[in-house]
Amino acid sequence: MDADWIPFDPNPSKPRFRPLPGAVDAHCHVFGPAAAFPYAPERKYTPCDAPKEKLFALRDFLGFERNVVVQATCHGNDNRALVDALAHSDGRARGVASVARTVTDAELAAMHAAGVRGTRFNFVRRLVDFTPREVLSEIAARIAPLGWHVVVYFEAKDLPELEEFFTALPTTVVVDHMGRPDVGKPVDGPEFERFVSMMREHPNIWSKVSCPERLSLAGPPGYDDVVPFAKRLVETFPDRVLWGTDWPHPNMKSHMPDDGKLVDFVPRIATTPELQRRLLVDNPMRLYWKE
Ligand code: 0GY
Repeated sequence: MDADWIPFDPNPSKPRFRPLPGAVDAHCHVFGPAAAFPYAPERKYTPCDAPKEKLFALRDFLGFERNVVVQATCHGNDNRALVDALAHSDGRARGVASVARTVTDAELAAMHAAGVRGTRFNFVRRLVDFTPREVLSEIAARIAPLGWHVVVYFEAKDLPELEEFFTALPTTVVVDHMGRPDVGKPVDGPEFERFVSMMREHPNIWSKVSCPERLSLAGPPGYDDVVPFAKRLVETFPDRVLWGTDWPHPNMKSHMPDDGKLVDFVPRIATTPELQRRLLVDNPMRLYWKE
């Protein structure tokens, strides 16, 4: 597959909002470089190289102290780029890996030692081929004893079909990007209400209030139409929300966001210092750095 990426913004603006000391960017990726860490043959897109050095420089520039690096589908179940980034982070990065049912206990233990604390199940059809639920359940049962959680990525229209599976998982479950709501629909309409109800009824379910740039119909710079959705989750579930840049923004076709402007989204959805502290520090520390 040919490279189909547009590159991340090499010169983001300095955010006006200053993240608190200890703030965690809890959703970002490293890609390649392909010469050292080739992309997966089964990938659905080819990203730009986004090596760990660039991620760590961005972390410092934006005013964060830590990263949670999430395995993206373009690297498949080959977590070497992720583990290499963790190994070079001076303990300031933790990871979410993607594993197959054939993963060995020794491989899981090595990933844990490197700083992996979760595994990701991706249900977005444009990104992955279908994996049977029983395979995912088997993987969840393998990682649960390590204290890991499951990160799930899906689109809002698929929640009715997936909800039973999510709520039966034996771990904490972290939903990427609020379950990709259609922000053209009302924030108190049936679709988002279903997501909120799922979180209300299942205290083990968390959400990332990330990716306004992917969800917005209004577009940059403010991504105003995403604010009510993220703000509702932050205020309803202040102890179960996470935030991340999603750098380097794979598959963004409409525009490439300015990471500084994305950081300025935070005080609009977490409007008090207390909510900001939980979102950026307390919650990610509890989930990723408890030991
Ligand atoms: C994201 C979003 C996307 C890609 C992936 O694993 C991935 O390839 O998650 C997307 O295309 O929406 O969180 O990076």
